Amino acid sequence: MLKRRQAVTNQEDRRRFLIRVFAGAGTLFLAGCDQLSKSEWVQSLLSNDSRISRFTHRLIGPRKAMAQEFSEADLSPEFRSNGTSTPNNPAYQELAKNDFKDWALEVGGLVEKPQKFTLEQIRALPSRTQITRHDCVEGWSAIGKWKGTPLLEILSIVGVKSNAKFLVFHCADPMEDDGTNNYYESIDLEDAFHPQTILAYELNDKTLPVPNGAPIRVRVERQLGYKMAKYIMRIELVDSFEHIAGGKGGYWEDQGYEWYAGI
Ligand SMILES: Nc1nc2c(c(=O)[nH]1)N[C@H]1C(S)=C(S)[C@@H](COP(=O)(O)O)O[C@H]1N2
Ligand SMILES: [Mo]
Repeated sequence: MLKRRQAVTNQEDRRRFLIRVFAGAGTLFLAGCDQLSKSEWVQSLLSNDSRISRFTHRLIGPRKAMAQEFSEADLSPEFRSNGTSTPNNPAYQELAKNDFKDWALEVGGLVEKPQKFTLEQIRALPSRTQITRHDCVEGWSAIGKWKGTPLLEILSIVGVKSNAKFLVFHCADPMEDDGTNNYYESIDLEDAFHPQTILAYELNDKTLPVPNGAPIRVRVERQLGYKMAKYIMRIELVDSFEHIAGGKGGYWEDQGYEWYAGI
């Protein structure tokens, strides 16, 4: 399994995405875009931080805009799994054996009322169903139908403290063979409150399978695949993620990926 992707590959991918982004905007310099993107100027921006992707995003429209939704006819024949497909974690495997009846999502940190939600409780909350395209930086896409609870529902129950800025998703799957360095991700409150940001428990009308993140994975439809944390065990509201793992806000970010992975 490919665990660490090179920063240089990431840069290539960013460039391809930027070209697509500019193309989508229908800008006049499209023809010269490939040339331009190879220039040192763009390279330096690409390798630095998320400024360029935030900038291109703003150029096209506010982040509040909805991601494109598709119809049943557009569904991919199969929604593949990527990254972890079975968490190498005995505690998780025990929970899976019992169809996650003993699993509960912990929501804590900078919230008024920290609490746990069982799968049953989450399923009883209002839900949203959406057919969207998932884009992975490795160069594949798939269209899937997701059903889940808008994160907004959960956040309105726990109450977000005024100093909270980000949500951190702590996952069950260790990224090292010795069982350490669990996958994690983070998003800001703007994305957390977005109507298409859901904690998905169904994929293509079926209970979310383990390879796709059972029992719960997040969908953040305006960002790339690696932001869509699977196997979520705990959501922590924080004012900064600098103290968590490598300090960059996610497993892949700690390896050099952009924190804001706007499509
Ligand atoms: N916990 C966890 N979440 C994860 C990953 C992972 O390895 N572990 N991989 C990410 C990447 S790179 C992608 S493209 C998607 C893949 O989702 P899928 O397995 O449903 O296709 O999950 C993302 N979320
Ligand atoms: Mo990915």
